[in-house]
Amino acid sequence: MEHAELYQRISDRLGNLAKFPQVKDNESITDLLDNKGITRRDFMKWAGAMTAMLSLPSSFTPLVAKAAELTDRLPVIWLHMAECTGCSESLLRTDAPTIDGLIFDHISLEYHETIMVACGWQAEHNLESAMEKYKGKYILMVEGGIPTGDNGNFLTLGAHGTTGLSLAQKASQDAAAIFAIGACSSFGGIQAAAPNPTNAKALSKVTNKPVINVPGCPPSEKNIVGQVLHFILFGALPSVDPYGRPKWAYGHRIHDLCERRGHFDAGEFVEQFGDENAKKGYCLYKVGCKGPYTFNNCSRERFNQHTSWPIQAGHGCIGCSEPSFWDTMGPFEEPLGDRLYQTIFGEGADKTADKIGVALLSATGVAIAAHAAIGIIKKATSKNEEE
Ligand code: FSX
Ligand code: SF4
Ligand code: F3S
Repeated sequence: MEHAELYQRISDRLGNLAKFPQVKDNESITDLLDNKGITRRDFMKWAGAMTAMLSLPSSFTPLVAKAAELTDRLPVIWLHMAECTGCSESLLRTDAPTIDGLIFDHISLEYHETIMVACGWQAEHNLESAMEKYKGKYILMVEGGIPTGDNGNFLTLGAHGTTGLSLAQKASQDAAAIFAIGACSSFGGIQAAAPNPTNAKALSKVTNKPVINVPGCPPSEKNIVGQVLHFILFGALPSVDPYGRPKWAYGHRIHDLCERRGHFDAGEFVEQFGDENAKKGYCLYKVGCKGPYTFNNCSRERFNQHTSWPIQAGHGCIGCSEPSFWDTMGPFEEPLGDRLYQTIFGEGADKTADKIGVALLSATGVAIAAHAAIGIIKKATSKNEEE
């Protein structure tokens, strides 16, 4: 579709959405930002960054800003299953209010156990009435894996002792869109680690409705808010990869845009945490970085208002947005090295990573500084040849 046509379509959609009443009597986003000392200019800058993140042309920035202003038109029900609440914390616990966090405040959250006032019978009642009142219209966000063993009895919620399994299934039936927030609800999470005693599963495995996975342990606030904006802009589910992850956020490997990538290509590695190479910011592959196998946008978007992310902080990526990372990516501080790991492109990421490294090295004629790099490459090559 041509840009102009898409622009018009989104514009019309937002115009229609604006005619709907606010779900709650919230402050307007302009007042909310004003009260927190965030200028319109900062907001537009944020909207520009969001536009780029959603892979839209920069001329769409006013539409993204408008979509953010209209987040209070959508009722959201957020359920907690088996998890640590890190996903909610990712959005809510920053030292200063971020625009992403404020947008989340602005969203009409009809039910969210961590931040709502109600408890017990009242909370249950609120949930029931929100599901009834907004039948077919609410966005369902689920955080946490769903224990399915013993008919779901490993997780019961509320005064009636409803199982998480039946609640997740019921809430999914009448949702306009379903987002699985975090690795747990996307793929099962730590509680699904072998031997998975509670038989915890991904949300998509317990409902027949389409589920968009927004994994990460936790996912960044940007990916959560970005997915909500995407839905408001398009009124449709995004294009996804084979694991149900939106391509706009999970289309590239951590390794592809990593700030330490130059060191990887030059064969310059941290040998152990705290060594001289670590101080120089060398590549963390040999101390276990799983960036070459992991699809997410952390290296570009970072966390906490773009301040930092795991690799910048000095630890390798542990692959937290990949299915079964808890079982397949360990040990977290050792390279997978000699075992080839299947990526969705059907080729071991070690193989791909090493090929890129070698190709670049030979193309530029740079000498390989660390023999360890040669070791890794040889290891992978001989393994490939064996197969
Ligand atoms: Fe925690 Fe959310 Fe990990 Fe899981 O996140 S950060 S255990 S993804 O479900 O709270
Ligand atoms: Fe960055 Fe890790 Fe790749 Fe090294 S292996 S370049 S630290 S993603
Ligand atoms: Fe997770 Fe790796 Fe990003 S551990 S937060 S996917 S850098």
